[in-house]
Amino acid sequence: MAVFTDVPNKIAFEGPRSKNPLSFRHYDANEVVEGKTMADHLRFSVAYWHTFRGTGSDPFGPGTAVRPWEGPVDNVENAVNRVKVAFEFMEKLGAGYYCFHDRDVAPEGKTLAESHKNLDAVVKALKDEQQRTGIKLLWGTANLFSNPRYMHGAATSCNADTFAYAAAQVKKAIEVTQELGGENYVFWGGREGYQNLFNTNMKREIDHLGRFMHMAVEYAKEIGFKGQFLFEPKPKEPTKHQYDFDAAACIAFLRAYGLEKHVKLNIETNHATLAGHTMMHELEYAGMQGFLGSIDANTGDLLLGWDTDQFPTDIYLTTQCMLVILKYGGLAPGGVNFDAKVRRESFEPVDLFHAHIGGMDAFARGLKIAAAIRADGQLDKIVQERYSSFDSGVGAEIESGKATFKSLEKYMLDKGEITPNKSGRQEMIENLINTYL
Ligand code: XUL
Ligand code: CO
Repeated sequence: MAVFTDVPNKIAFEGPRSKNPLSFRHYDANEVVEGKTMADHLRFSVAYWHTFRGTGSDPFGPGTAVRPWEGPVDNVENAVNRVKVAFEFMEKLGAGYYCFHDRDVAPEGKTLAESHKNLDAVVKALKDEQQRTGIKLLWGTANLFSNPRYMHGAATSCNADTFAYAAAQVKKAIEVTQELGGENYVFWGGREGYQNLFNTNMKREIDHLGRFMHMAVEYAKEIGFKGQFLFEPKPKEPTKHQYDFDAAACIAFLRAYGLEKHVKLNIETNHATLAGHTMMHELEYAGMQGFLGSIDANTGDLLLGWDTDQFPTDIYLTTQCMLVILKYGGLAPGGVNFDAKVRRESFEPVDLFHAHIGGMDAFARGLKIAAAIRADGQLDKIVQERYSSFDSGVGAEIESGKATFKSLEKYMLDKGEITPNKSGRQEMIENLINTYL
C-alpha cells in the first residue's frame, strides 16, 4: 500500500531559492561541512510514535489526523502494514534513522508472553525493511508509562511486581534493539517521579531506579549489546516532579549510583525549557561533563507551559545547538531525533513531510552557521581573551593547584586591589552572532 503518492520518490535538495515546498533548501546530505557530510553530522531520525502513531488528540478532544494506514483494530497485521508505510515515508524523506518504543511498533497483548510475540512479529518486518532501504535504528526504548500498571511509575513504583514487569519489558526491548542493530538504547522515565511527597519514600524510589539501570547494564553485557545507553532528562509531566529533572540532576544520579561509565544523556529541547533552562545550557552542561549522547530535536511554545513537542524551525535555536554539538565533537553514535509532532490542525499525511523538511532544513542551516562562526574564530577569540588572566601568573597557579588561600592572600596584600574588570560585551557579541545568520 503506497500512501504518500503525492510526494516525489525522493525529497531533493533544490537550494535556498526553491519555491517547491517538498524540497530541501539547506539540507544537502552530501555537502561537506568541517570535513564531514551533513548526513554524518546530523544523523536525522524519525520518531515512530509521533509520526506514525500520533493522532492529534488533546485533553479537549479526540485525534484529527487522517492516517490511512490505521485500520479499525490495532492488531499485528495492521502493525506490519504500518511498518511498510513508515519506511516509505523515511525513504522519501531521506532520513537515515528512526526510533521507537516497543508499544508504538507492536500492540500490547493480553499477557507479557503475547506482547513479546507481537513485538517479535513486527521486529521481523522492521528488519526486512531496514535491509531493503538501508535505514537504521538510532535507538529503541520501552513504553513504561501508558499502561495503567505504571500509574505509580515503573522502576520507581511502590509495587515490586510493577518493577518486575518493567524489567521484563526493558529486557525484551534491549534484545529487539540489538536484533535491529540499534546504536543506542534510551531510558525516559515516563512516570519516574512523584505527585505527593507525603506518600513517597524518595530514597527508596531513586535507589530502585539505580538498581534497575544496573540490571540493564549487566544484561547488555551478558548478551553483548554494544549500543550506547542514554538517559533522557525531563523535569515534570506527567508527574509533578521527575527524578530525571535536567542534565545536572541526571549526571548527579548517574555518578551517585556508579553508572557514569555506561550511560550518556539524550537531551530534548522542550524538556530543557520546561526545566527553566535553554537547550544550549543543557547541551553545554552535558557536553562539558562528557555526557552528551544524542538529542531529541523539537521546540516548545513560549505561550504554552507544556511539552508541545513542535518541530524546530528557529534558526537561532539550531545554531546554538550546533555550536555546542560541534564544540564537543558531534553526536555519533547519537543523532538528531525529531521527537516532534505536527499540530492538531495539520491533519493531512503530507504535513508530516512539511514538518520534517522544515526541521531538517533548520538544523542544516544551524550547522552551516555554526561552522561559519567557528571558522571565523572571532567568538572563540573573545571567550579566550575573557579568561586570559588564568593563562599565566596567579591565574595559572590557581588552575594548576599551586595556589593556596595563604599564597593568594599574600599576593593580594602585595597588590592591594585588582586591575579593572573588562566589559562582558554581551550586546556586541549578540550583534556579532546576527552577522552570520
Ligand atoms: C516524552 C519523551 C519521550 C522519550 C522516549 O516527553 O520525550 O518520547 O523521548 O520515551
Ligand atoms: Co524525547
